[in-house]
Amino acid sequence: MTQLLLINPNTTASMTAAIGDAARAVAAPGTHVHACQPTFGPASIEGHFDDAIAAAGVAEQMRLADPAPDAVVIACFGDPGLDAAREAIDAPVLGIAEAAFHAAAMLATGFSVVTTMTRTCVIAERLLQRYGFERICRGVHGTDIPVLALEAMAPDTLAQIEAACRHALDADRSGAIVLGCAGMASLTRTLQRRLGVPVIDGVAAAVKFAEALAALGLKTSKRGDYACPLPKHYDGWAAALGWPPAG
Ligand code: 5HY
Repeated sequence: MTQLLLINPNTTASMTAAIGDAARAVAAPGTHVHACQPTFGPASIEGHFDDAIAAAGVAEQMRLADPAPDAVVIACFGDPGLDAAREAIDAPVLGIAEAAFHAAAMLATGFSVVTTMTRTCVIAERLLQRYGFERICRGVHGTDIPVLALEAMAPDTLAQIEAACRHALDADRSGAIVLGCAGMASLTRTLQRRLGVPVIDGVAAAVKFAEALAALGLKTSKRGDYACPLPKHYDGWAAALGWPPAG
């Protein structure tokens, strides 16, 4: 049994449940998906401040993980706390943005990202540079659909996202679409059928890549910057997150 810890870094339980369902829909029979969310933080992540607090929420859930996971997926398109999570554990840790970029780059010579709030496009653009995909991603497009509006998924919301995808494919001359929010996972098949191009949901991509790394027995390197954090006392509300873990 592969224990896969799926962290939704925002605090909206219905979104955690939907993301968990999307993960289980593609997970192998031997994979147990444990979906969780932080006990504190933003109801949705739509900017730098949200992202910063969400990263601490990821660190909290890494610390609280029981049983110890064989792999971890951070299910927010900003990949908040990814490096910190890789320090905290030797199991593979995947961010849905990074996983989606890798998948798209294997399916088209150029892809476009369609995401929620336009103000978060810079977060995706910085991840593209950080991961080395800025030459393959031909554009990042905001729809200004709030993350939590995806929960309700009103009919015109899907139509708005489909229109943004069509515009991106034409304007960027790209051959694939990366969905820029974990809350868009449920739209993948419908959009792929309607657009006739690969539509990549990072949740599904990250789950399959995580299973593959775990099956290969590969773990996060503990040599250098991903070595466990140095022993350190934490103060205030973060006291429980100090190193090494108590007990
Ligand atoms: C996400 N926010 O996947 C990101 C999407 C975004 O709460 N879950 C969130 O807009 O960056």
